Amino acid sequence: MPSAFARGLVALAVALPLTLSCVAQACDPSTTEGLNARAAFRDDAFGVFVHWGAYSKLARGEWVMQTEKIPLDEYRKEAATFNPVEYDADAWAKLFKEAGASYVVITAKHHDGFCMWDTQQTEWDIVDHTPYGKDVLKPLAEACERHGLKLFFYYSQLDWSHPDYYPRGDTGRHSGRPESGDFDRYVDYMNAQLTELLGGDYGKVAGVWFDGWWDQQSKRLKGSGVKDPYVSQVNWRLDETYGLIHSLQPSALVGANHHLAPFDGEDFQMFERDLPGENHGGFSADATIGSLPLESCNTINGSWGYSAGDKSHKTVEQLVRFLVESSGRDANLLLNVGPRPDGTIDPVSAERLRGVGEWLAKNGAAIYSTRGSPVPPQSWGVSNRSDEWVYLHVIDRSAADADGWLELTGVELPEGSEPNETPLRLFPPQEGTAVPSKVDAAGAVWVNVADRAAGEETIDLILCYPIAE
Ligand code: H79
Repeated sequence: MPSAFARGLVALAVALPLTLSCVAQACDPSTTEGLNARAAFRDDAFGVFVHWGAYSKLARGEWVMQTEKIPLDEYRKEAATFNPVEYDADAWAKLFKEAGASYVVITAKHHDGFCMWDTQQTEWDIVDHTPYGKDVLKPLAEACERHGLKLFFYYSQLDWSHPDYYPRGDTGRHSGRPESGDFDRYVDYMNAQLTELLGGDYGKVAGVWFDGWWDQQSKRLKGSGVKDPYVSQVNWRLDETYGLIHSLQPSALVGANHHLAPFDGEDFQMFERDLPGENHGGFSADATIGSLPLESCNTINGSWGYSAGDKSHKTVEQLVRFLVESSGRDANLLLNVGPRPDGTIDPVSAERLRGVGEWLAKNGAAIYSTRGSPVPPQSWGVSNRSDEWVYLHVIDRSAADADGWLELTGVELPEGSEPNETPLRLFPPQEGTAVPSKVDAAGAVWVNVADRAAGEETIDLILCYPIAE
């Protein structure tokens, strides 16, 4: 006789196609506030992701407990030396604002289960377990409020330290916990913590960024025989958790990094280290794109949590292009920084953030508040649109011919575009400069990029044309 839960799973599997088509048709029971928040989230376009926790002290990334098989008692000793005395939330918020960010997502709890606020549900937190002894989320919430940034909390559903996170999933098997636990009680614990985070102490919270559902995904578990990526071996009671968040703060957005099509009750869909529709990172094989707002997240170097040896910082050019590529797929970019254990942000990452901000300060009108364009991504670049303009972001000019003519495949100019009198213009507008363009007899649109290899235009040559009435 299968357990009630196993039967529930079968029912879930049968009901799933229905649920998904429901999501696709946007029959979401969200409130007006929720729907407005989703639209505002699309407008926000760019956020800064902060991975910061006890692991920062070990300085080898946020997965260090798992990758080095560190038992929990040993890890706890290391965590007890985490003392970020230089932490200055206002300086962070200023920097993120200078980066051009509209919002911030910070790890309230990562996979190690360590909490960055004085949670009443455990002593495994920065206030009770470290000499620092202070909540770091509250000052950040206040600084974000002062600087006009929205604040999301990242919350790991996966937990390598909680005794009730049982059955074990794909990871967290080396921590030395007893082989027992009550998963339902663990879900109660999560809900109690989310109630603390959204209950008012931190003011208006923009949303919750979940991660770790995949740890219990049956298809990842050895010997399960399950192939359906939507099946989980545990009952996460997501309806309850998502409902709780929306009831505490109707405008708080819920997103979950499960790498699948959005589940019921979610408000946005994220893609890890990948642009929507691509799978270079290896996480997105099953990531069917739904109809919700999209967000791509990526790192400045190769790590999320602080990793002292990781010097592989991307250039400002590369980061701006990733932002543009995201926008051209109708997605926000959430760009990560991993602050150091003393609470400061390393100067190289800070310089990269400021560099992106400088670019956005000049070109942001072609990024913020834009939406997907009728022109899909092309080999020369991507397109997005505002209410009035279609923007063409020409970021790869290598296909231009010897005279500098580049065909803008996929672009159809409004009828009546005479050769050399096309509506294409440079963005931002520049006095006295024009970009030669033409529409050939076959209707193909060409732009001459021979003289466009300087400054900002090297990163992204932006052209635009008005949207036909
Ligand atoms: O929070 C960040 C990651 O910790 C989390 N999601 C983002 C947003 C994440 N969960 N899983 N993964 C990332 C993929 C795991 C990759 C791994 Fe590895 C490969 C874990 C262990 C080997 C490379 C080395 C990444 C961590 C250590």
